Amino acid sequence: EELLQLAEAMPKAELHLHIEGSLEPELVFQLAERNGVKLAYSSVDALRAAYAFNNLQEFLDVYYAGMSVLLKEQDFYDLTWAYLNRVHQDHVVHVEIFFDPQAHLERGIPLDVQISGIRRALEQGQAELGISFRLILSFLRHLSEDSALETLELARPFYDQLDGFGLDSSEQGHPPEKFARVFARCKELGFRITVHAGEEGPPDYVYQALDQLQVDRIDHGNRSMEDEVLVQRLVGAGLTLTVCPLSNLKLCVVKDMAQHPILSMLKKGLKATVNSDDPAYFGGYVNDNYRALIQHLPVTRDHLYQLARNAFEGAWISDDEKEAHINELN
Ligand code: ES4
Ligand code: ZN
Repeated sequence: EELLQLAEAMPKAELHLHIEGSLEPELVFQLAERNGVKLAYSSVDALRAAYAFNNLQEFLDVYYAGMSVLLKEQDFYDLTWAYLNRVHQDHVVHVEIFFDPQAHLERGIPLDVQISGIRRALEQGQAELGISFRLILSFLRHLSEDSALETLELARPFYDQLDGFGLDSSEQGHPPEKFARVFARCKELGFRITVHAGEEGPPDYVYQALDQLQVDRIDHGNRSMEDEVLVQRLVGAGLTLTVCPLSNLKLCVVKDMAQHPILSMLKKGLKATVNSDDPAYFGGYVNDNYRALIQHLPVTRDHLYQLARNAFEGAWISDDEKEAHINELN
């Protein structure tokens, strides 16, 4: 109870959040109505009832269907503004969010519409809610490397509005090495990169992310725990893992929350953090993720501070900003 209060009140950074995954069923219906989009579901409750998944792909099918209501700049703004107001309640003070431009380009939504709507909300969140931000363009790994390269080229006019690049969607069969040329180009351009690896994919995909892409962070990384040599490499490199407990539960990456490896990760010296991934689909925002951990694992005050500190340390902000946030924790 006391721990929960501490977790809720701590200033926090969220480093692993797909903005399209914060699309709540209520907003889906509101935007569908506004845009004249026909939905396959008759009500908010019917849509929410479809949020039961056995694996990553089952979730992704629903996730890509859900975003079909995002058409206009205002839709991307409304989506992002709703997320920021929601996490403001959770005392989130810094966010680094992904968006999936290829999923919208495929539907004919221009990149400038997407970026402009998302950034207008982010700037307003900075001004009115005091939430600082980074925006990460994430490539879809089930598409080709050429499609990712094309998207990187299309984004050229917006490079000053982007802070880094990511890699998400169906992991199995789409290893990091498939995108070696794209991420080499991102690095040449001076961007930081982070890729989903070891969520469903094997430890080898995490090695590839390190050796072939030179990633700055790993998203998820759970299956690194199967390989002690890999764990020691991640520890040695001080690499941040953006772990998503409720996501892992909903996508059956873990059997139950009591089996979640996050405390074992901390014990080994891994820089694990707590994130919500796709909060509208996985049953909660950052504080809900902390609550689930506290309820099911022997979490201590020190764990909570460590997790919150890891997020600020792993954030793509200056050392002075990190220090200021970390001082606020104590
Ligand atoms: C995602 Cl949980 C997860 N994994 C991979 N790709 C994604 N896109 C949105 N959520
Ligand atoms: Zn993710």
